Amino acid sequence: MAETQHEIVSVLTEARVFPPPEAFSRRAHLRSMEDYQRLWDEAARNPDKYWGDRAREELYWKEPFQTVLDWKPPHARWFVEGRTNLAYNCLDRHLATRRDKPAILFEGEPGDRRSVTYGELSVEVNRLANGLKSLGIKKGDRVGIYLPMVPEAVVAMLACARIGAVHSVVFGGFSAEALQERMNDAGARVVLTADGGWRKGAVVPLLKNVEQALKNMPTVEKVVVARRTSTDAPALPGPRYVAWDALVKGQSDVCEPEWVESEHPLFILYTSGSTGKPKGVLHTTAGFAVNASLTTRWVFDLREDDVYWCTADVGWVTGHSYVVYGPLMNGVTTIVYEGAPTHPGPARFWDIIERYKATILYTAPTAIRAFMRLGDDIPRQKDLSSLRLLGSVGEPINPEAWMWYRDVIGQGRCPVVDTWWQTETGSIMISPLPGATPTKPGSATLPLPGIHAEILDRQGNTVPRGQGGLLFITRPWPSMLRTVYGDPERYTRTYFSELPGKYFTGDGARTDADGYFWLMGRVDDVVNVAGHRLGTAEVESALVAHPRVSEAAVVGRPDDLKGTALVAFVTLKNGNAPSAELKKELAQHVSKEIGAIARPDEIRFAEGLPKTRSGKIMRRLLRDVAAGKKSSQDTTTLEDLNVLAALQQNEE
Ligand code: 6R9
Repeated sequence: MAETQHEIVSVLTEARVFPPPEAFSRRAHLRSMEDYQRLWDEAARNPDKYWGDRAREELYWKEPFQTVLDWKPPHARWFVEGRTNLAYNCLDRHLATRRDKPAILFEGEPGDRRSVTYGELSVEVNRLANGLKSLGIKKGDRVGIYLPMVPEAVVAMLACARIGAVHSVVFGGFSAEALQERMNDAGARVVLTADGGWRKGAVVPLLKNVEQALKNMPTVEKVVVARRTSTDAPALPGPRYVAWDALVKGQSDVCEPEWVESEHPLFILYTSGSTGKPKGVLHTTAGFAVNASLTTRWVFDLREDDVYWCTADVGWVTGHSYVVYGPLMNGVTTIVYEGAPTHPGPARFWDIIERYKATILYTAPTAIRAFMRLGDDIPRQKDLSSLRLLGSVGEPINPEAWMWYRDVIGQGRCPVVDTWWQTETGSIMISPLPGATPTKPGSATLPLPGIHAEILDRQGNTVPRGQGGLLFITRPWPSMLRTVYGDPERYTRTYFSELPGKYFTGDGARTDADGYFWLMGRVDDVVNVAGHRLGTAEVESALVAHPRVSEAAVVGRPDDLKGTALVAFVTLKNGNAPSAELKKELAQHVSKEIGAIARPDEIRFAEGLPKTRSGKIMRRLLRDVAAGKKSSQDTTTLEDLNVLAALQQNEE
């Protein structure tokens, strides 16, 4: 079930416990396990009251809600009858007291810097919102966002929210094909992009990709192009393009917020599942906002003077909840950094922390492991004394990396919060509360108040503590996904058919004697490569789309740095011979179809793939082959044992 055998052994024997530092607890929002338990019990006893109170505290409501939850499994509606607007909650609400406070401290990869105050951000958002309206965008229309990590990405999301348009952000590292597929599925009317973005000293050709994708994006009427990498105004490739600057020029600073109903869609974010086609996870307005706002404050223990840095790209859900909506709803200052973590040198992250006196750092285990490999000296030469809290997200963090993060980056002073959640959950579900929860390296600890996480078997029985099982969320929560866009049946099938009425996460986990959760990785065909979620089936579809490929099976192999590396087993069509060039060509082909993040780390040519008699590829067996393990799998259903023997010999 879990990917890395040695990690499982190490977490099973992990006995270290770190109580919250006293000085931290004294000033925290939640200060003790009694605080936590009291809230948890309250929420369990009377969820309507608990969530109703939270919703009134977290948001400005134009019109109050009457019904906290309408739950007709698997469909939930939260805070029904209420009306609000998230741009208003992120901006206008703060203007009386925080107009001149930096909302965004931006640093571009080449080193350019920009501070954007709440007042300035509000003006930019309103102008773009009016600009979008001038293009005919109205409430409910879908707008694609394909931008680098620059302030414009935040402006774009909030401008959509302001007018009730539904944003769909596509990660700038995705290819033209991936963009096209997502925009067509969403039916986007406008795409907001830039001429390019900086990554590892080179330009990511965003506009070129859009140009290519636009040949087959019939619903897209206009492309708005921001300037980022060109020195002059970017050359517009045709009449469907409009310059961002020209669009906002002369627009009014005032744009009345569209007061949308609680369940109005806020965004669609595509994520990988176990089939070839990515799922458009749909989140709605109020429920998402309540959880994003609350968890940002509690889990990161936000204070007015914090300089908060979540390193995620807005192309992922972490960027949505913890770069944009959560921090801005809380009126905090957040760092936005455009580029690669080690460009131009290995100390870039630590330079940024030193320069802006960041107090909170939230990043991914894959980055932590990469820094760990570069050695302790690099961060030790920088002043990291401003840090007071460290967070981790995206994949299981092995205890070794957790300890390094705590000792070297946090200098033993900062609590570490390992936060478990998903695109579908919208916000953090299982995590320490840093002033209250004693932490254990490698454990996400306990579900937040109001979250009912349980480890069950496929029949719905509770799995005893200490044993691995499937992680379910057994009661609805405000920021849960509402559907898979355009495919409601897939929503029910993927998340609520394992056990009716209970949300299936796709993750395996176990609890220990204290009830702490230890996540063990995906149990489906989703893999986590360097913290990026990928469906092996997506990579397979890309491979078989190549004219020389007959069949492909892609599996994960444990990797010290990336967590999981991708290994592709490929059979070729008759008349094609395996070669090193072809391997390169196939890897290149996957980059083009999906993006560089999906590029296989290893491609192995095979005469045949191991299959069951019913014709199913035996992926578990391939996982063992990829990891160089003698298979413990039952091979009695294997069609042709010679195929397996050949694969094992074929290891280079
Ligand atoms: C937020 C995000 C979700 C999958 C999830 C799980 C893995 C995320 C984790 C973690 C162990 C953590 N995951 N956080 N595993 N410990 N703290 O990453 O969303 O991209 O949808 O990925 O990531 O496997 O199911 P998303």
